[in-house]
Amino acid sequence: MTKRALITGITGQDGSYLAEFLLEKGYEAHGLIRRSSTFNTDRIDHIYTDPHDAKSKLLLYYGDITDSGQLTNLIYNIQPDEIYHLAAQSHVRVSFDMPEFTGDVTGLGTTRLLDAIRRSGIKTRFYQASSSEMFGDSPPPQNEETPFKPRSPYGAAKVYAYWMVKNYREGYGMLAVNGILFNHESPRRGETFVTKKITRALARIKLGVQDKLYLGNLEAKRDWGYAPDFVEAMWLMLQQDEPEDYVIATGETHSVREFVNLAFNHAGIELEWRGSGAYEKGIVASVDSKQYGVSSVQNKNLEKPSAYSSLPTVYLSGKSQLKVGDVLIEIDPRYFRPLEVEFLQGDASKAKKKLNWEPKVKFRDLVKIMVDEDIKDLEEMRRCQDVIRKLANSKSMQ
Ligand code: NDP
Ligand code: GDR
Repeated sequence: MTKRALITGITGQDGSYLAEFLLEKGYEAHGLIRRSSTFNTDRIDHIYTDPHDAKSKLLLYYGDITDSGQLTNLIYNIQPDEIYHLAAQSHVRVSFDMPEFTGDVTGLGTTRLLDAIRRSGIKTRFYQASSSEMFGDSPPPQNEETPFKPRSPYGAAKVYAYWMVKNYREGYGMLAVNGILFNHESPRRGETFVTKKITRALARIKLGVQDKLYLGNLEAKRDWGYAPDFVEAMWLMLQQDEPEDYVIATGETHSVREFVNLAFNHAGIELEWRGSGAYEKGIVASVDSKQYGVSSVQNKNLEKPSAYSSLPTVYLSGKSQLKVGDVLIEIDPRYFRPLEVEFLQGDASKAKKKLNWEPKVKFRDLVKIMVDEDIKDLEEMRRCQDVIRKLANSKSMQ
Protein backbone atom coordinates (compact mmCIF):
# COMPACT_ATOMS: atom_id res chain seq x y z
CA MET A 1 0.00 0.00 0.00
CA THR A 2 1.31 3.43 -0.94
CA LYS A 3 1.88 5.54 2.15
CA ARG A 4 0.43 9.05 2.24
CA ALA A 5 2.19 11.96 3.92
CA LEU A 6 0.86 15.47 4.52
CA ILE A 7 3.54 18.16 4.69
CA THR A 8 2.79 21.66 5.95
CA GLY A 9 5.48 24.16 4.91
CA ILE A 10 6.23 22.14 1.76
CA THR A 11 7.40 25.28 -0.09
CA GLY A 12 10.10 25.96 2.53
CA GLN A 13 13.67 24.68 2.65
CA ASP A 14 12.92 21.54 4.68
CA GLY A 15 9.53 20.87 3.10
CA SER A 16 11.07 20.71 -0.35
CA TYR A 17 13.83 18.26 0.66
CA LEU A 18 11.38 16.17 2.66
CA ALA A 19 8.94 15.96 -0.27
CA GLU A 20 11.77 14.79 -2.54
CA PHE A 21 12.87 12.26 0.06
CA LEU A 22 9.37 10.82 0.57
CA LEU A 23 8.58 10.65 -3.17
CA GLU A 24 11.84 8.81 -3.62
CA LYS A 25 10.65 6.30 -0.97
CA GLY A 26 7.42 5.74 -2.91
CA TYR A 27 5.13 7.91 -0.78
CA GLU A 28 2.28 10.03 -2.07
CA ALA A 29 3.17 13.55 -0.86
CA HIS A 30 0.36 15.99 -0.09
CA GLY A 31 1.42 19.55 0.60
CA LEU A 32 -0.29 22.58 2.11
CA ILE A 33 0.59 25.81 0.30
CA ARG A 34 -0.39 29.41 0.94
CA ARG A 35 -2.15 31.42 -1.67
CA SER A 36 0.22 34.15 -2.77
CA SER A 37 0.07 36.86 -5.44
CA THR A 38 3.30 35.58 -6.96
CA PHE A 39 4.52 32.02 -7.43
CA ASN A 40 5.92 30.61 -4.17
CA THR A 41 6.68 27.08 -5.34
CA ASP A 42 10.23 27.61 -6.68
CA ARG A 43 11.73 25.01 -4.37
CA ILE A 44 9.33 22.25 -5.46
CA ASP A 45 8.85 23.11 -9.14
CA HIS A 46 11.32 20.39 -10.16
CA ILE A 47 9.21 17.65 -8.53
CA TYR A 48 5.83 19.06 -9.53
CA THR A 49 3.76 16.98 -11.94
CA ASP A 50 0.45 17.79 -13.59
CA PRO A 51 -2.30 16.83 -11.10
CA HIS A 52 -4.42 15.69 -14.08
CA ASP A 53 -1.92 12.88 -14.51
CA ALA A 54 -3.40 9.95 -12.60
CA LYS A 55 0.13 8.87 -11.64
CA SER A 56 0.93 12.20 -10.00
CA LYS A 57 2.27 11.61 -6.49
CA LEU A 58 2.69 15.22 -5.41
CA LEU A 59 -0.59 16.94 -4.65
CA LEU A 60 -0.90 20.51 -3.39
CA TYR A 61 -3.76 22.20 -1.57
CA TYR A 62 -4.34 25.82 -0.68
CA GLY A 63 -4.65 26.44 3.02
CA ASP A 64 -3.15 28.22 5.98
CA ILE A 65 -2.05 27.00 9.36
CA THR A 66 -4.32 29.61 10.93
CA ASP A 67 -7.44 28.09 9.31
CA SER A 68 -8.62 25.19 11.53
CA GLY A 69 -11.64 24.30 9.35
CA GLN A 70 -9.50 23.77 6.27
CA LEU A 71 -6.94 21.74 8.27
CA THR A 72 -9.66 19.41 9.60
CA ASN A 73 -11.11 18.96 6.09
CA LEU A 74 -7.73 18.21 4.58
CA ILE A 75 -6.80 15.66 7.22
CA TYR A 76 -10.18 13.97 6.91
CA ASN A 77 -10.06 13.87 3.10
CA ILE A 78 -6.42 12.85 2.69
CA GLN A 79 -6.31 10.41 5.62
CA PRO A 80 -2.51 10.67 5.80
CA ASP A 81 -0.40 7.96 7.43
CA GLU A 82 2.11 10.61 8.49
CA ILE A 83 1.92 14.37 9.02
CA TYR A 84 5.06 16.51 8.99
CA HIS A 85 4.26 19.90 10.47
CA LEU A 86 6.94 22.28 9.19
CA ALA A 87 4.94 25.46 8.50
CA ALA A 88 5.99 28.37 10.69
CA GLN A 89 7.01 32.00 10.81
CA SER A 90 10.55 30.68 11.16
CA HIS A 91 12.67 33.85 11.32
CA VAL A 92 13.91 34.60 14.85
CA ARG A 93 14.78 38.28 14.23
CA VAL A 94 11.39 38.87 12.56
CA SER A 95 9.62 37.29 15.55
CA PHE A 96 10.67 40.31 17.65
CA ASP A 97 8.88 42.59 15.15
CA MET A 98 5.81 40.32 14.94
CA PRO A 99 5.52 38.54 18.31
CA GLU A 100 1.75 38.05 18.25
CA PHE A 101 1.67 36.81 14.67
CA THR A 102 4.57 34.44 15.41
CA GLY A 103 2.72 33.06 18.43
CA ASP A 104 -0.37 32.51 16.30
CA VAL A 105 1.37 30.77 13.38
CA THR A 106 4.37 29.08 15.02
CA GLY A 107 2.76 28.22 18.37
CA LEU A 108 -1.01 27.91 17.93
CA GLY A 109 -0.59 26.44 14.43
CA THR A 110 0.59 23.20 16.03
CA THR A 111 -2.41 23.09 18.39
CA ARG A 112 -4.79 23.61 15.46
CA LEU A 113 -3.28 20.65 13.63
CA LEU A 114 -3.18 18.38 16.68
CA ASP A 115 -6.79 19.16 17.42
CA ALA A 116 -7.81 18.67 13.79
CA ILE A 117 -6.29 15.17 14.01
CA ARG A 118 -8.12 14.48 17.27
CA ARG A 119 -11.47 15.71 15.90
CA SER A 120 -11.20 13.86 12.60
CA GLY A 121 -10.53 10.62 14.48
CA ILE A 122 -7.84 9.67 11.94
CA LYS A 123 -4.96 7.46 13.10
CA THR A 124 -1.82 9.19 11.90
CA ARG A 125 1.76 9.84 13.00
CA PHE A 126 2.70 13.45 13.70
CA TYR A 127 6.07 15.21 13.45
CA GLN A 128 6.55 18.64 15.05
CA ALA A 129 9.42 20.85 13.85
CA SER A 130 10.79 21.83 17.24
CA SER A 131 13.95 23.90 17.44
CA SER A 132 17.24 24.38 19.25
CA GLU A 133 16.06 27.97 19.77
CA MET A 134 13.97 26.53 22.63
CA PHE A 135 17.20 26.03 24.61
CA GLY A 136 17.97 29.76 24.49
CA ASP A 137 20.72 30.42 26.99
CA SER A 138 20.91 26.95 28.52
CA PRO A 139 24.63 26.10 28.39
CA PRO A 140 25.93 23.69 25.72
CA PRO A 141 26.00 20.88 24.82
CA GLN A 142 22.19 20.68 24.67
CA ASN A 143 20.31 17.37 24.56
CA GLU A 144 16.76 16.08 25.19
CA GLU A 145 17.15 16.68 28.96
CA THR A 146 18.38 20.29 28.73
CA PRO A 147 15.92 22.86 30.16
CA PHE A 148 14.28 25.27 27.76
CA LYS A 149 15.08 28.97 28.27
CA PRO A 150 13.90 30.58 25.05
CA ARG A 151 15.15 34.05 24.18
CA SER A 152 12.76 35.16 21.44
CA PRO A 153 9.04 35.16 20.66
CA TYR A 154 9.88 32.45 18.10
CA GLY A 155 11.62 30.30 20.71
CA ALA A 156 8.76 30.78 23.18
CA ALA A 157 6.17 29.84 20.53
CA LYS A 158 8.12 26.66 19.73
CA VAL A 159 8.28 25.74 23.45
CA TYR A 160 4.48 26.10 23.67
CA ALA A 161 4.05 23.89 20.59
CA TYR A 162 6.51 21.34 22.01
CA TRP A 163 4.42 20.97 25.16
CA MET A 164 1.18 20.68 23.20
CA VAL A 165 2.68 17.75 21.29
CA LYS A 166 3.62 16.06 24.58
CA ASN A 167 0.15 16.74 26.00
CA TYR A 168 -1.66 15.29 22.98
CA ARG A 169 0.71 12.31 22.99
CA GLU A 170 0.12 11.55 26.66
CA GLY A 171 -3.54 12.67 26.85
CA TYR A 172 -4.88 11.12 23.63
CA GLY A 173 -2.29 8.43 22.89
CA MET A 174 -1.19 10.06 19.64
CA LEU A 175 2.00 8.94 17.96
CA ALA A 176 3.36 12.49 17.99
CA VAL A 177 7.04 13.45 18.24
CA ASN A 178 9.20 16.54 18.60
CA GLY A 179 12.31 16.69 16.43
CA ILE A 180 14.50 19.25 18.18
CA LEU A 181 16.60 20.26 15.21
CA PHE A 182 19.63 22.50 15.37
CA ASN A 183 20.32 24.91 12.51
CA HIS A 184 20.45 23.23 9.15
CA GLU A 185 21.26 24.92 5.91
CA SER A 186 21.54 24.29 2.18
CA PRO A 187 21.55 26.14 -1.13
CA ARG A 188 17.75 26.31 -0.69
CA ARG A 189 17.97 28.19 2.62
CA GLY A 190 15.90 31.39 2.76
CA GLU A 191 17.97 34.43 1.70
CA THR A 192 17.61 36.28 5.02
CA PHE A 193 19.12 33.56 7.23
CA VAL A 194 22.75 34.32 7.94
CA THR A 195 24.45 31.45 6.06
CA LYS A 196 22.61 32.01 2.80
CA LYS A 197 22.89 35.77 3.20
CA ILE A 198 26.68 35.35 3.38
CA THR A 199 27.11 32.87 0.51
CA ARG A 200 24.72 34.76 -1.76
CA ALA A 201 26.46 38.08 -1.12
CA LEU A 202 29.87 36.46 -1.58
CA ALA A 203 28.86 35.11 -5.01
CA ARG A 204 27.63 38.58 -5.99
CA ILE A 205 30.84 40.20 -4.74
CA LYS A 206 32.92 37.64 -6.63
CA LEU A 207 31.03 38.30 -9.85
CA GLY A 208 31.12 42.06 -9.41
CA VAL A 209 27.45 42.88 -8.76
CA GLN A 210 27.62 43.73 -5.07
CA ASP A 211 30.19 45.74 -3.14
CA LYS A 212 29.45 45.02 0.48
CA LEU A 213 27.68 42.75 2.92
CA TYR A 214 26.05 44.08 6.12
CA LEU A 215 25.77 41.67 9.07
CA GLY A 216 24.79 41.69 12.76
CA ASN A 217 26.33 39.68 15.61
CA LEU A 218 29.46 37.87 14.39
CA GLU A 219 30.14 36.08 17.70
CA ALA A 220 26.99 33.93 17.92
CA LYS A 221 27.84 30.23 17.71
CA ARG A 222 25.67 27.73 15.91
CA ASP A 223 25.72 23.99 15.26
CA TRP A 224 25.13 24.07 11.50
CA GLY A 225 24.14 20.91 9.62
CA TYR A 226 22.95 20.06 6.12
CA ALA A 227 19.18 20.10 5.53
CA PRO A 228 18.92 16.90 3.40
CA ASP A 229 20.59 14.95 6.24
CA PHE A 230 18.13 16.41 8.72
CA VAL A 231 14.93 15.57 6.82
CA GLU A 232 15.97 11.93 6.86
CA ALA A 233 15.99 12.14 10.67
CA MET A 234 12.41 13.50 10.61
CA TRP A 235 11.28 10.45 8.68
CA LEU A 236 13.21 8.04 10.92
CA MET A 237 11.48 9.48 14.00
CA LEU A 238 8.06 8.65 12.53
CA GLN A 239 9.07 5.07 11.70
CA GLN A 240 9.55 4.20 15.40
CA ASP A 241 6.75 2.46 17.27
CA GLU A 242 7.42 4.42 20.47
CA PRO A 243 6.86 8.17 20.06
CA GLU A 244 9.88 9.97 21.54
CA ASP A 245 11.58 13.33 21.14
CA TYR A 246 15.04 13.59 19.59
CA VAL A 247 17.77 16.20 19.29
CA ILE A 248 19.25 16.32 15.78
CA ALA A 249 22.59 18.10 15.41
CA THR A 250 26.15 17.70 14.13
CA GLY A 251 27.83 18.28 17.52
CA GLU A 252 30.19 20.88 15.94
CA THR A 253 29.83 24.55 16.67
CA HIS A 254 31.19 27.62 14.86
CA SER A 255 30.71 31.35 15.06
CA VAL A 256 29.17 33.50 12.33
CA ARG A 257 32.64 35.03 11.88
CA GLU A 258 34.14 31.57 11.22
CA PHE A 259 31.44 30.92 8.63
CA VAL A 260 32.28 34.21 6.89
CA ASN A 261 36.05 33.57 6.94
CA LEU A 262 35.74 30.04 5.59
CA ALA A 263 33.26 31.03 2.87
CA PHE A 264 35.41 33.94 1.66
CA ASN A 265 38.60 31.82 1.79
CA HIS A 266 36.89 29.19 -0.31
CA ALA A 267 36.18 31.89 -2.92
CA GLY A 268 39.81 33.07 -2.88
CA ILE A 269 39.47 36.05 -0.55
CA GLU A 270 41.28 36.33 2.77
CA LEU A 271 39.69 38.79 5.17
CA GLU A 272 41.20 40.81 7.96
CA TRP A 273 38.96 42.18 10.72
CA ARG A 274 39.51 45.71 11.99
CA GLY A 275 37.64 47.74 14.61
CA SER A 276 35.16 46.39 17.11
CA GLY A 277 31.43 46.15 17.87
CA ALA A 278 29.24 48.03 15.44
CA TYR A 279 32.39 49.59 13.90
CA GLU A 280 34.07 46.33 12.97
CA LYS A 281 34.85 45.82 9.29
CA GLY A 282 35.91 42.84 7.16
CA ILE A 283 38.67 44.02 4.85
CA VAL A 284 40.42 42.25 1.95
CA ALA A 285 43.84 41.08 3.19
CA SER A 286 44.71 39.15 0.03
CA VAL A 287 43.00 37.79 -3.05
CA ASP A 288 43.70 34.90 -5.33
CA SER A 289 44.88 36.70 -8.47
CA LYS A 290 43.81 33.78 -10.68
CA GLN A 291 40.20 34.31 -9.67
CA TYR A 292 40.10 38.09 -9.54
CA GLY A 293 41.18 40.84 -11.94
CA VAL A 294 43.89 43.14 -10.61
CA SER A 295 42.58 46.64 -10.31
CA SER A 296 44.03 49.97 -9.37
CA VAL A 297 40.61 51.55 -9.06
CA GLN A 298 38.02 51.12 -6.34
CA ASN A 299 35.02 50.54 -8.62
CA LYS A 300 34.52 46.84 -9.07
CA ASN A 301 31.77 46.99 -11.68
CA LEU A 302 32.92 46.96 -15.25
CA GLU A 303 31.42 49.43 -17.70
CA LYS A 304 27.94 48.27 -18.66
CA PRO A 305 27.81 47.76 -22.44
CA SER A 306 24.93 49.49 -24.21
CA ALA A 307 23.56 46.18 -25.54
CA TYR A 308 22.53 45.42 -21.97
CA SER A 309 20.71 48.65 -21.35
CA SER A 310 17.28 47.23 -22.14
CA LEU A 311 17.74 44.25 -19.81
CA PRO A 312 16.13 44.63 -16.40
CA THR A 313 18.49 42.16 -14.72
CA VAL A 314 21.84 43.18 -13.25
CA TYR A 315 24.83 42.97 -15.53
CA LEU A 316 27.40 40.47 -14.28
CA SER A 317 30.88 41.63 -15.10
CA GLY A 318 32.41 38.17 -14.84
CA LYS A 319 35.63 38.94 -12.98
CA SER A 320 35.44 41.19 -10.00
CA GLN A 321 38.40 43.51 -9.46
CA LEU A 322 39.10 43.33 -5.75
CA LYS A 323 42.12 44.85 -4.11
CA VAL A 324 43.75 44.64 -0.74
CA GLY A 325 42.09 47.09 1.63
CA ASP A 326 38.60 46.93 0.06
CA VAL A 327 35.93 46.87 2.78
CA LEU A 328 33.61 43.96 2.04
CA ILE A 329 31.79 43.55 5.36
CA GLU A 330 30.29 46.08 7.73
CA ILE A 331 28.09 45.75 10.79
CA ASP A 332 24.53 47.06 10.71
CA PRO A 333 23.05 47.18 14.24
CA ARG A 334 19.59 46.66 12.69
CA TYR A 335 20.52 42.98 12.50
CA PHE A 336 21.22 42.75 16.24
CA ARG A 337 18.43 41.12 18.26
CA PRO A 338 16.95 42.43 21.52
CA LEU A 339 18.02 39.06 22.99
CA GLU A 340 20.55 36.71 21.47
CA VAL A 341 21.12 32.98 21.73
CA GLU A 342 24.91 32.94 22.01
CA PHE A 343 25.98 29.33 21.97
CA LEU A 344 24.29 26.26 20.53
CA GLN A 345 25.92 22.87 20.25
CA GLY A 346 23.75 19.78 20.07
CA ASP A 347 24.32 16.35 21.50
CA ALA A 348 22.53 13.93 19.18
CA SER A 349 23.75 10.72 20.82
CA LYS A 350 20.19 9.51 21.45
CA ALA A 351 19.39 9.80 17.70
CA LYS A 352 22.58 7.94 16.87
CA LYS A 353 21.77 5.14 19.30
CA LYS A 354 18.05 4.72 18.66
CA LEU A 355 17.61 5.91 15.07
CA ASN A 356 21.07 5.02 13.81
CA TRP A 357 21.20 8.59 12.46
CA GLU A 358 24.39 10.52 11.89
CA PRO A 359 25.06 13.66 9.85
CA LYS A 360 26.89 13.00 6.58
CA VAL A 361 27.82 16.61 5.80
CA LYS A 362 29.69 18.70 8.38
CA PHE A 363 30.55 22.39 8.62
CA ARG A 364 33.46 22.71 6.13
CA ASP A 365 31.68 20.82 3.37
CA LEU A 366 28.42 22.61 4.05
CA VAL A 367 30.09 26.01 3.55
CA LYS A 368 31.69 24.82 0.31
CA ILE A 369 28.43 23.36 -1.03
CA MET A 370 26.61 26.65 -0.39
CA VAL A 371 29.33 28.91 -1.81
CA ASP A 372 29.86 26.77 -4.93
CA GLU A 373 26.14 26.55 -5.61
CA ASP A 374 25.57 30.31 -5.32
CA ILE A 375 28.53 31.07 -7.59
CA LYS A 376 27.35 28.47 -10.12
CA ASP A 377 23.83 29.94 -10.14
CA LEU A 378 25.09 33.46 -10.79
CA GLU A 379 27.45 32.25 -13.51
CA GLU A 380 24.54 30.50 -15.18
CA MET A 381 22.56 33.71 -15.04
CA ARG A 382 25.49 35.50 -16.69
CA ARG A 383 25.64 32.91 -19.45
CA CYS A 384 21.92 33.44 -20.08
CA GLN A 385 22.51 37.17 -20.29
CA ASP A 386 25.28 36.56 -22.80
CA VAL A 387 22.95 34.50 -24.96
CA ILE A 388 20.27 37.22 -24.78
CA ARG A 389 22.87 39.85 -25.65
CA LYS A 390 24.03 37.84 -28.67
CA LEU A 391 20.43 37.38 -29.80
CA ALA A 392 19.72 41.09 -29.35
CA ASN A 393 22.87 41.97 -31.34
CA SER A 394 22.11 39.58 -34.18
CA LYS A 395 18.58 40.99 -34.42
CA SER A 396 19.80 44.57 -34.64
CA MET A 397 22.14 43.58 -37.51
CA GLN A 398 19.26 42.20 -39.66
P1 NDP B 1 11.15 28.07 5.93
O1 NDP B 1 11.00 29.44 6.49
O2 NDP B 1 12.07 27.84 4.77
O3 NDP B 1 9.71 27.51 5.50
C1 NDP B 1 8.57 27.78 6.25
C2 NDP B 1 7.37 27.19 5.54
O4 NDP B 1 6.19 27.48 6.30
C3 NDP B 1 7.13 27.78 4.14
O5 NDP B 1 6.65 26.75 3.29
C4 NDP B 1 6.03 28.80 4.40
O6 NDP B 1 5.26 29.10 3.27
C5 NDP B 1 5.22 28.05 5.43
N1 NDP B 1 4.31 28.91 6.18
C6 NDP B 1 4.61 30.02 6.89
N2 NDP B 1 3.52 30.54 7.46
C7 NDP B 1 2.48 29.73 7.09
C8 NDP B 1 1.09 29.75 7.35
N3 NDP B 1 0.53 30.70 8.08
N4 NDP B 1 0.32 28.77 6.82
C9 NDP B 1 0.88 27.80 6.05
N5 NDP B 1 2.19 27.74 5.76
C10 NDP B 1 2.98 28.69 6.28
O7 NDP B 1 11.58 27.12 7.15
P2 NDP B 1 12.50 25.82 7.16
O8 NDP B 1 12.14 24.96 6.03
O9 NDP B 1 13.91 26.22 7.37
O10 NDP B 1 12.05 25.15 8.54
C11 NDP B 1 10.93 24.26 8.59
C12 NDP B 1 10.42 24.18 10.01
O11 NDP B 1 11.46 23.73 10.87
C13 NDP B 1 9.95 25.50 10.60
O12 NDP B 1 8.87 25.21 11.46
C14 NDP B 1 11.14 25.99 11.40
O13 NDP B 1 10.70 26.84 12.43
C15 NDP B 1 11.68 24.68 11.93
N6 NDP B 1 13.10 24.63 12.19
C16 NDP B 1 13.99 24.98 11.23
C17 NDP B 1 15.35 24.85 11.46
C18 NDP B 1 16.34 25.23 10.43
O14 NDP B 1 17.53 25.39 10.79
N7 NDP B 1 15.97 25.36 9.16
C19 NDP B 1 15.86 24.32 12.76
C20 NDP B 1 14.81 23.96 13.68
C21 NDP B 1 13.49 24.11 13.40
P3 NDP B 1 5.74 30.22 2.17
O15 NDP B 1 6.76 29.51 1.31
O16 NDP B 1 4.49 30.54 1.48
O17 NDP B 1 6.34 31.34 2.95
P1 GDR C 1 18.70 31.43 13.79
O1 GDR C 1 19.27 31.65 12.31
O2 GDR C 1 18.29 32.69 14.41
O3 GDR C 1 19.72 30.60 14.52
O4 GDR C 1 17.38 30.59 13.51
P2 GDR C 1 19.84 32.93 11.58
O5 GDR C 1 20.60 32.42 10.41
O6 GDR C 1 18.79 33.95 11.33
O7 GDR C 1 20.86 33.55 12.67
C1 GDR C 1 21.99 32.82 13.13
C2 GDR C 1 22.88 33.75 13.93
O8 GDR C 1 23.49 34.68 13.04
C3 GDR C 1 23.46 35.97 13.62
N1 GDR C 1 23.54 36.99 12.57
C4 GDR C 1 22.61 37.21 11.62
N2 GDR C 1 21.43 36.59 11.37
C5 GDR C 1 20.72 37.03 10.29
N3 GDR C 1 19.57 36.40 9.99
N4 GDR C 1 21.12 38.08 9.51
C6 GDR C 1 22.30 38.73 9.76
O9 GDR C 1 22.65 39.67 9.05
C7 GDR C 1 23.09 38.27 10.86
N5 GDR C 1 24.28 38.64 11.36
C8 GDR C 1 24.55 37.87 12.39
C9 GDR C 1 22.14 35.99 14.40
O10 GDR C 1 22.16 37.03 15.36
C10 GDR C 1 22.15 34.58 14.99
O11 GDR C 1 22.87 34.55 16.16
C11 GDR C 1 17.36 29.51 12.54
C12 GDR C 1 15.95 29.44 11.95
O12 GDR C 1 15.97 28.53 10.90
C13 GDR C 1 14.96 28.98 13.00
O13 GDR C 1 13.70 28.74 12.36
C14 GDR C 1 15.46 27.66 13.60
O14 GDR C 1 14.58 27.21 14.60
C15 GDR C 1 16.84 27.87 14.22
O15 GDR C 1 17.73 28.31 13.18
C16 GDR C 1 17.40 26.61 14.80
